[in-house]
Amino acid sequence: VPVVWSPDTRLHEPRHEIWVGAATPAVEVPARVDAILAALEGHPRHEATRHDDAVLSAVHDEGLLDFLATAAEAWAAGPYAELVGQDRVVPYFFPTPAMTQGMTPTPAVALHAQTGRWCYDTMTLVGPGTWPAARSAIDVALSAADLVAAGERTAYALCRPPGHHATRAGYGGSCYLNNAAVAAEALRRSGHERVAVVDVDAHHGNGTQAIFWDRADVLYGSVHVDPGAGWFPHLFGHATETGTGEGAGTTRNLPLPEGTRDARWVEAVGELADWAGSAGCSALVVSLGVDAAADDPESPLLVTADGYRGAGRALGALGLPAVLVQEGGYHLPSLGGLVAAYVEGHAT
Ligand code: SP5
Ligand code: ZN
Repeated sequence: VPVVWSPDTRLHEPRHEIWVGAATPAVEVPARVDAILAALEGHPRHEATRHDDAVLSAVHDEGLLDFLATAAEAWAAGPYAELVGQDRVVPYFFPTPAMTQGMTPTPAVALHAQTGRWCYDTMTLVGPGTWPAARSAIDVALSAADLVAAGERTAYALCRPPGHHATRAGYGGSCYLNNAAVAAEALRRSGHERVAVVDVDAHHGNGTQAIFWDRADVLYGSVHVDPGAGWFPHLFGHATETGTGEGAGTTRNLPLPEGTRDARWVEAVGELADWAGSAGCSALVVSLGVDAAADDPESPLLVTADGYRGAGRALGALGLPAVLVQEGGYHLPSLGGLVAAYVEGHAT
């Protein structure tokens, strides 16, 4: 299985996530890239090539792209670094409906008040390397989609930072640009009439769901820890969410309880595989987060490497051309092995 990557994905170096007001050490770190590369050593390696913005701009709002591309430099030119002792764009002000009450707000002038227009949490900071890394992850996803369009059965995209929480016009959940959505859109443009995105990250991919919510040509199915039990992304990922308009019935969520473990988790992935297979999809994107693992600090699903291998088998058995897009997974000693187990299962 070709492994597509870019050294630029290491440039995003978050130090902290601000969570319930406290700065906790960042877990979505550049060392993740090297842990995965090491575990996939036996596979051929391809460095991503630069792609233009055509597909990216079809998935994301230009305002979000402009903000992410310019925020770190503008922040560094302001008084903020001195004030808070660090050089990261920290969201502060959120124009939620609680404030706007149906009125149309005039966009904020102060940079520190613009963050909340595009960012929906406090954990996802923008530093000097964030844009080059996030943009290079898009090139990784697009290069992997190119390989599949050229006839490769499966390609693995080592994307970082992850993407499935990024909406059309919003970033959050350690995600800035939606790599999996861009891969799906690229597969559509390469001639696949219907593409399935199956998301096995421990968290619901609210961004991917939102992007394809009203579309019939891209299905979104996810297995994740139940947001109804208090887990991120809190508002979305319930079984009742199934899409709207032309996309009615093209979203499927299988929320699972804490402590689910391998047997039920793999069975749920199999249900999504059956669903995608019977919906007439001709290509597949897998949002491959390995944070459902037992030793991961961010989820309680207790899945093992055998579980990930089983998930790979279930989705690989569809026999569809597939782009595997890296999402979360934060336990550095084990995350490479979990990715390798999934890839091995998928490719056999
Ligand atoms: C892509 C992905 O897996 N994003 C996960 C974002 C969920 N983060 C929720 C964080 C909840 C609080 N974590 C506390 C420990 C921080 N180090
Ligand atoms: Zn996750």
